[in-house]
Amino acid sequence: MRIDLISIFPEFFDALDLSLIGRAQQDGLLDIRRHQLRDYTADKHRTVDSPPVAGGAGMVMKPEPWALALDEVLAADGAAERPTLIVPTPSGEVLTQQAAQDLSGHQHLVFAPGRFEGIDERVAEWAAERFDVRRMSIGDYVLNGGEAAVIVMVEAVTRLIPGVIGNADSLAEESHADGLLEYPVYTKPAEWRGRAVPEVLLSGDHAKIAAWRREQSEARTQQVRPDLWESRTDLWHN
Ligand code: JBZ
Repeated sequence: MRIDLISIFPEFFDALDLSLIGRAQQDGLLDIRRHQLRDYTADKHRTVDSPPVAGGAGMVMKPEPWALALDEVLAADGAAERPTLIVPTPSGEVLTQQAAQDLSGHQHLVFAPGRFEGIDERVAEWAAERFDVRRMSIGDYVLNGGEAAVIVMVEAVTRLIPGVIGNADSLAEESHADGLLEYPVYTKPAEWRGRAVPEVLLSGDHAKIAAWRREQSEARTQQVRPDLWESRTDLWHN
């Protein structure tokens, strides 16, 4: 998968050179390219923002540098299919495991994280003629810009690419893969500071262990995430 990241803080994405995603890049599974948005300005101050037309708080990102950066990304696009442009914004569709799964099948993702009050709306309109544009959020809280959301999205998506995670079993078993939260896990020692590991886990009875874990997952989901639990029962009724 090819990924282009365009930002006024491309150093933000250095974290993607660590751990599994760093390894996937070294292995050639992932080609992540960072671009400094200010490199696509022409003025002495490398200006990327200006005040909102018709007033309002803060500043808006100017369209011209974004278009020049995206032109360059398109010119270097080697993929057969239309690239996908993801614009992180609190007013976008929320990233879910289903959305991550869908994006993980694409050849070329381009991320356009804004700062300030966001990017001039015409950029997404213009880009829609060349990209599949998706405005996406990682959740209902406030961030200072889209970069932190991009890190989350890239990690959620790329770990689903075959080969990025060594142990494929850990993909199938984890939270949200089947709409339930994970059961509690333990390791040695069997007793620690007066607390024992639940006896069933030491029984060697694999059916009983699986049933206990399922109960724990279901109880946790009902207690902590009634919304998730309800959408599961929706699945049974429809
Ligand atoms: C996001 C101006 O750019 C922003 C600002 C906040 C923000 C995003 C982009 S994406 N919050 C989220 O996913 O919650």
